[in-house]
Amino acid sequence: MILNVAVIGSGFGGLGTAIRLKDAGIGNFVLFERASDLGGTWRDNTYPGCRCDVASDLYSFSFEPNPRWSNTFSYQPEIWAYLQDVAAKNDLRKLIKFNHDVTDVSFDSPSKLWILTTSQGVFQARNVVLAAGGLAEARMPDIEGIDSFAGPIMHTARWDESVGLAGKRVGVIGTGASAIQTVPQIAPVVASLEVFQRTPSWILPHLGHQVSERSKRLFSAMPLAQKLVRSLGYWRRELMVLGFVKDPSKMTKGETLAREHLARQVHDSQLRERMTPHYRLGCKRVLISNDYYPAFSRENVALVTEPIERIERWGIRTTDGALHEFDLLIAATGFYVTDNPACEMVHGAKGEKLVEAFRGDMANYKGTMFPDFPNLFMLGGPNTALGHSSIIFMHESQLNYIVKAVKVALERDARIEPTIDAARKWTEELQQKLPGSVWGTGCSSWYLNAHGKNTTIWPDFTFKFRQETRHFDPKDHEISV
Ligand code: N01
Repeated sequence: MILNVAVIGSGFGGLGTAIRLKDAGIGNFVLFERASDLGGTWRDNTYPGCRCDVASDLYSFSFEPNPRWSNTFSYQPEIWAYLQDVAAKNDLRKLIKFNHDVTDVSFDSPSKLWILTTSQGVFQARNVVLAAGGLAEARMPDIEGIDSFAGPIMHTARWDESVGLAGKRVGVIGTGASAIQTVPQIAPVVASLEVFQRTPSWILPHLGHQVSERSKRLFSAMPLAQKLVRSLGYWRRELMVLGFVKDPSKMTKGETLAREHLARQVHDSQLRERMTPHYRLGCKRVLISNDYYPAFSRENVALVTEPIERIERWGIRTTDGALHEFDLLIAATGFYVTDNPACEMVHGAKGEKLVEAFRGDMANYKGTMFPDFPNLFMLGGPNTALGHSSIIFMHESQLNYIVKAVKVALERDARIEPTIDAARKWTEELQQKLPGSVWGTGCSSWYLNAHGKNTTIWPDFTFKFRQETRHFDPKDHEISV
């Protein structure tokens, strides 16, 4: 059977796609999921303390509000449960092919079909929505000797519950979003904890709090009230674009806040200096936490800023010659973003790989379509991630466009792809906004590809992206029937 649409992934992106396709009356589609359950990154990231740093009323589908979030910034179990509920309510499970690892997605020009090779057979589809997630492939650090370590090494996104922490000497590599959430949680359990920092992060106070039963009752009875809260949060975040994109010098206000936060929580001036970033706030992802800095006042926790030379059988050797001995290493070292393996496996009409779009060598159209990749749509494509707001908003914008394009493709049995001119115009105009933004102020981050080009972040207000993706514009596409 030839599918109308093959959706790859069943996280926020895949489930959102399924709901929107159903709403549009498009049937005969399947979600391919490599794991045995749905949920994507919110299924995989089970490390202690895992939590979303975007408020839950915004970090959820606009068409599936949850009046019962227990915290304004939810923890992973509740977000995963939300996705399970959304799938149940919309009867999506039966559309998901679990344990189907997609290993190759290639366009066959003569038949105008995409051929998907999976761990459980080959499938054909008229359209493909790649919703494999930008933060799906855990990146282990590229450190000499990593394979020689005698104990377990766990990536935060591949947490193994069976590896006990109690009484262990633990080393954490990295001080990004995942590390700052897990360090305070595991510190009281382990015998000792050393945190290896390569670059300090800017950390602002966390404003999350429990949601009262009264508010939950109000949101259940009056969905408009929650919509209003969501809206206020949305616009407050949009204001940040003024600093992030238009005038990065405005970020000094936030830097002052962060420095005050650090001074309040870390009283040792030398430690404070080692934890103070020397790049513009926002250049790397801005973090929020109230319990990361205080973890370092515990006797059993230490910060290591001496660079790592190599990993050895018994621990980590730093460049000053010291050997830091451990029973367990935790890699909080992020993900393959600009070199996502999901894009390595996609081959277009001329055989080229989709990953070139992130290497900056290929123009894209609205972060969603690519010339020579007909009828293929990518959620979370180039320059659609955000430093200031919710990726779900961006997904929903992309889906407005995707659903319309898929409808045209199906109704006319057409091969649709953006014209090279439209794609170049989009890509070039977008790239022109980046050098003057906070991401161009000079720091290394996972927003940049191997050539230092930002192929990750949307450099504007998100409502502009919403406008851009509102319609399917035939004149920007080659439509061949
Ligand atoms: O990963 P990261 P993450 N030697 O890439 C260090 C999302 N997320 O998993 O800064 C030594 O931010 C690296 O050092 P440096 C969120 O979007 C969201 O923490 O490159 N250190 C850095 O400190 C987030 O931004 C939530 O110098 C090495 C760290 O490892 C994204 O996921 C929660 C190293 C990696 O930080 C990624 O966050 C958690 C090496 N060889 C995550 N290699 C939410 O709340 C890397 N590092 C939604």
